[in-house]
Amino acid sequence: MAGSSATPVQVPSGPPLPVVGKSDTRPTWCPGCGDFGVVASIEMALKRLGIPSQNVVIVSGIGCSSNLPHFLSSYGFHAIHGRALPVAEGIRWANHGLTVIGTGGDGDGFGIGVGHFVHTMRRNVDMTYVTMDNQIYGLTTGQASPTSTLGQKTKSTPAGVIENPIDPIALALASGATYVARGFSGDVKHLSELVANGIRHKGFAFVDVFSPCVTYNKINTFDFFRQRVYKLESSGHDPTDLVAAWQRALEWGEKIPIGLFYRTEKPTYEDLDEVLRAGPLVSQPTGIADLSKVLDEFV
Ligand SMILES: Cc1ncc(C[n+]2csc(CCOP(=O)(O)OP(=O)(O)O)c2C)c(N)n1
Ligand code: SF4
Repeated sequence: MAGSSATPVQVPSGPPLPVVGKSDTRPTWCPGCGDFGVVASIEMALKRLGIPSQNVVIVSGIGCSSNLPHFLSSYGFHAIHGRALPVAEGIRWANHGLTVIGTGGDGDGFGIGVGHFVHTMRRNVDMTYVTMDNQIYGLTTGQASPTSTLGQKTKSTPAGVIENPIDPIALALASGATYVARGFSGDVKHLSELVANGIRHKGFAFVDVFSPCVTYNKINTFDFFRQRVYKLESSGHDPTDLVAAWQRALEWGEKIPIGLFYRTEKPTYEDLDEVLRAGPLVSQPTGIADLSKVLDEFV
């Protein structure tokens, strides 16, 4: 999938450094939560790409899913609700030698954070964003989220949801994401391939994951998805065809596609920005002989 223009994964020379693995912190998720499959898939993807822990930063917002950075041995940043992407962008712009991965829930990314979601995609920042889409607010104990189904009864919608759900795949296609995929946490191997190819892709890679909340969403369960998902890769879908990607994005019902919907190549924000084009900011000279004098003016 990732072609010759894929981002070169930066691995320093010298003795091999440890690649990303589990951290000493054990996940606090409910037994059976879909997010276990997602953290396993990110770990598998990073191991497969051989990226050292010190070159990876995983950034999240707030939610059950947003606890993910704690559970891997990379650098992590647990930001505030809906703000994973601006923090991730800032890290990427300060040092675009790093592999930056945003993670979080559907509430975090498509509710309070939806503006950042759209703008990061239209900028084509070279990073990967993995959402654990359980179609509910898990951490706050089961309110409706922007992807909850019409009519779904939740704690906050006892008479059923009356707002149309957001379709993250269609929104990503409309916003200019250059790699748009959907996985299922019940198929970790397939998901880890989507994540690994997203990391290798040069540009903004979005992977929305059906990641069931086994405690608060009794509709969109593992069984619900197992009975419905089919793989785009085995159905003749051409991921370079934007119109075909739109058609697949609109499929929802007895058959729901997972896999790579769309991939294209476009200059990234880092390619186009004059300053970033000269290399990661951390390795550029500041042009200021004594930075402490400047800092003193502000502190
Ligand atoms: C500014 C702000 N508003 C609301 C909240 C409360 N809050 C915490 S997590 C959350 C939603 C969690 O849902 P989601 O992002 O889908 O993640 P999940 O817990 O389902 O993984 C909300 C509304 C907050 N922490 N900060
Ligand atoms: S409440 Fe739901 S999303 Fe949160 S840990 Fe439990 S199963 Fe997972």
